[in-house]
Amino acid sequence: WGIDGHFSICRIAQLRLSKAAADAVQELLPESANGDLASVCIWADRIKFRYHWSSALHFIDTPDSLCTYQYDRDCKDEAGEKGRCVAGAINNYTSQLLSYKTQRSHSEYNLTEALLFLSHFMGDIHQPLHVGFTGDRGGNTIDVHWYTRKQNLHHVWDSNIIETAEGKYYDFSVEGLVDAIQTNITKEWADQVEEWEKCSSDEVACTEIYASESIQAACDSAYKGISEGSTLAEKYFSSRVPVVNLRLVQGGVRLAAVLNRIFG
Ligand code: DCM
Ligand code: DCM
Ligand code: DCM
Ligand code: ZN
Ligand code: ZN
Repeated sequence: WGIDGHFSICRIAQLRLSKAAADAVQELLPESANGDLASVCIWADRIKFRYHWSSALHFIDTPDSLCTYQYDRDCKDEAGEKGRCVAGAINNYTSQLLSYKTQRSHSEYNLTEALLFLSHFMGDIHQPLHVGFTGDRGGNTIDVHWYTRKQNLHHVWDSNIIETAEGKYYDFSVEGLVDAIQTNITKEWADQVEEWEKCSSDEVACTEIYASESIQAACDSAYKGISEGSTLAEKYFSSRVPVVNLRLVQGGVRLAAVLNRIFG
């Protein structure tokens, strides 16, 4: 996701934290965040160039046209190093943060960075094209037009659909989008929230579920009907914006659930 996607997910999440998780987040956030998780959720993208090792941790490449995800098969970087993908990163930073309960500021890890990475990667794993095909780099090599503008398909899903929705419905405001999603959590999504929060077993984060849903949505929605040079406009926008909203709300609800399990 771009800035507004990550901002929305973290704003939704912070409002759902238990007392214990809210206190821990408050203590771990950098001064510059002023207590606001959403303001620093884009941090992991900004430091990709300084922490070069981290750039492979934002996504998973899955086999072309297969539309499935398997950790053992797919979670590796381009050099084939196992665990170096967004699912592996979520597991890693989750386990680092579990040391907070016993170690607090004496942990061997930088738990501020762990919190910022986890909050960002819980967002990215919900972006369908961050679990896209290998051959097109999650849609990055698919050139399209977004209305009249040249874009690539990945960027359309990171940013353009969200920004177009903000312009059309919320007076160009990300806060407006977040408020609408919040309202819908108590309405059209009310009976699904509990299911989203659940993990299959005794896991803290269920990356298998999040990533499998993403590649399924990539195939059923993002890639569907697309070819090189396609023009995407009103019809694509209006049919895909519900999918984007769903992935944003699931990302936010699940980030909160994971933080609540870590610090609870
Ligand atoms: N930050 C921090 N401690 C860390 C990582 C980040 O205080 N371990 C803060 C400093 C900045 C913001 O996050 O306000 C972005 O960091 P950077 O300057 O590295 O982009
Ligand atoms: N920040 C952000 N989006 C912006 C501007 C800032 O998420 N458009 C966040 C990221 C930084 C924090 O605010 O970690 C403060 O950044 P810094 O202290 O590096 O200026
Ligand atoms: N990305 C992805 N899958 C890849 C490569 C990149 O999902 N195989 C993501 C990471 C960034 C965006 O696409 O969000 C652009 O990546 P880059 O800046 O590496 O081109
Ligand atoms: Zn992206
Ligand atoms: Zn990212």
